[in-house]
Amino acid sequence: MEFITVALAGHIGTITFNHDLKCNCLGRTLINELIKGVNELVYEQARVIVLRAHPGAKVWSAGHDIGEFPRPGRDPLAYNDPLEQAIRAIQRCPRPVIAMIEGTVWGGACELAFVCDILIGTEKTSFAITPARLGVPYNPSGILHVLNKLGGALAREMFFTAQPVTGERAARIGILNHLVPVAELEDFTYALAGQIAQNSPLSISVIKEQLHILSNALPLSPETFERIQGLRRIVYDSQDYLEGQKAFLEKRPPVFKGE
Ligand code: YXS
Repeated sequence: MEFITVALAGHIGTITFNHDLKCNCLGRTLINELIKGVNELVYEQARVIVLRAHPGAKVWSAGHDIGEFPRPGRDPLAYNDPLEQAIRAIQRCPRPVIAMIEGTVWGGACELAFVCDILIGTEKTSFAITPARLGVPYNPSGILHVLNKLGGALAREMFFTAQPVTGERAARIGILNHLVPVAELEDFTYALAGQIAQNSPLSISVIKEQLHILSNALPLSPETFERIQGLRRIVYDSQDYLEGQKAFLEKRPPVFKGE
């Protein structure tokens, strides 16, 4: 595989992002390989999967590949977008996925980390939810994932400011399960993975699926869903949406006009 590596030691699988040149951004190729790697590890009887970047990575993942946004007028985060497929693959994986996070996490990569079952970080970890910086409306399932993880107050702050939350604060408010020194991150993560691997994989898979079903059991009427989709279309049909991507690719601050 080109943009990830997959390894299995005993019953502990590891998937490592391997696209440092592009800050491990979540493009179609990387995501297809990620999903394939998860399926392979489950087939090979992994009982827990660690999702990580290379040791010393400055960026764990820079989120959706901005260069792969669909053409204007199309939903940037539609159901079958690769990022959405990756998020569902992690949620539906019958094995616990531990996000071992050294480095910064951006945009949709925050959601990908948030749907992992356990998050372990260091003082070099941070999370920045950035759709508002790019003129992107985000999407209902993603906002629900963020709400479930952060609660309303912090979700609003992170979506509206697009500013990073440090690892220390992330641990204090419950985004991270554990904050450990960089030098201890690997040992700590794999010791916790070992504790999981000793338990019943059948019991864990059924408990994980119940947690997933119940955390998404938020009834939405068709009319409510259609209203949300209409609101999102206003944004991704806007000039601001085009300006967000253009500014990033031209490496300059965006100039949003609210239209
Ligand atoms: O110029 P080259 O070819 O070397 O490539 C540069 C960047 O363009 C590239 N890169 C990305 N390419 C596509 N999509 C990305 N998300 C992305 N991020 C980075 O990687 C090469 C090195 O980046 P550079 O020079 O900026 O490195 P840096 O160390 O100065 O800064 C690292 C970051 C991550 C702080 C910076 O690259 C950055 O701010 N990246 C964008 C982070 C972000 O806003 N991600 C959200 C993507 S959109 C998304 O996830 C959702 C759809 S939403 O918007 O709704 O949240």
